[in-house]
Amino acid sequence: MARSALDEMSESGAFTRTPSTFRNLVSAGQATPFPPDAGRYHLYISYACPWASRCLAYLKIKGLDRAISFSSVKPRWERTKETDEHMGWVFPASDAEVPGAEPDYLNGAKSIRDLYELASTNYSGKYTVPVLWDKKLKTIVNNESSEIIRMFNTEFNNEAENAALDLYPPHLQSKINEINDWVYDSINNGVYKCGFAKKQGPYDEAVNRLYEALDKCEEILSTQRYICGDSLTEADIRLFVTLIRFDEVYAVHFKCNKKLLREYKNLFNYTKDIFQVPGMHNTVNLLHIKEHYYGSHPTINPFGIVPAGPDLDYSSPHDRDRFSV
Ligand SMILES: N[C@@H](CCC(=O)N[C@@H](CS)C(=O)NCC(=O)O)C(=O)O
Repeated sequence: MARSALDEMSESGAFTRTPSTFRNLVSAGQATPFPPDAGRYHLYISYACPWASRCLAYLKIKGLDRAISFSSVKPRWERTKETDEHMGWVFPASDAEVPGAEPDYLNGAKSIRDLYELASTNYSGKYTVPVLWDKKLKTIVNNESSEIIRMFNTEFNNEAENAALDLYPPHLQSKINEINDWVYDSINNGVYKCGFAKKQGPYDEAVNRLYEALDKCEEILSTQRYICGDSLTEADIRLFVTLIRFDEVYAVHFKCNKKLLREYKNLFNYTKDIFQVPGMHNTVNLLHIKEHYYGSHPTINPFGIVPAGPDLDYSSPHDRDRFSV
């Protein structure tokens, strides 16, 4: 049966995410079916999705627009086939239907599910974004954002306008890995564990861990500009995609309301700082973000009403320059 994240709300009441399936790597170094040829790959995203947005963030800040094309699906999940009930990501019929979303001009697919079915005849997982698509072999290279961002960081540097930017430099890798581990578990995935919990116990555990981790970030960011020190790294991009959705969505929809992002002085200013990194603001579409979450999870928000606020301005001045040398 076709599945979505809503089927991962298990009987124990805890949300358990299943791993991604397509794990091939584009590689500049070795003989591989997937060399980093300019124009060969397409990144399918939803602007709503934090995992897809971190890939788009890399595409933009590394300056990969000429090398890798991208497009976004519509924000609200819809029926992906007439023959069953599965709800998921679909493409609009025209450019005008939803600003920011476009039809699938590459493959003529109606849904992300269609792409998975083009790539594999026996796929049984979820039809998730991001999808890194190979136009030449007409298949999915990789659907795991943590791997796609590493490829974008290093493998397309011949084409990148900002090739010198290394968001995973060797001297910071163990620090980045260490931060990623707890940020993923408690914050990135933690908000989902709060929102998709079906019992009080798993929610209480997730929400407590989430706020312990946010408090820890707040503390770290009181003495340094970025989460790993004085330079922007992968760990910042990974943290940012959750923070930018926090007050607009997670605080309400996922019941993460012990404290708002804007009540954390350092975290809020830090979120604005990352938003203002050249290229980043193009990766944030709050209309898609709100429309998706509030409109696609009927078990949490049965009528799909999208709340009005809070409409924060992330382009307003921040205080993070105080750490600059
Ligand atoms: N491990 C994946 C997770 C991607 C993911 O969960 N994407 C969600 C959107 S935020 C999705 O497409 N869900 C579709 C579904 O649950 O059916 C990654 O990081 O790339």
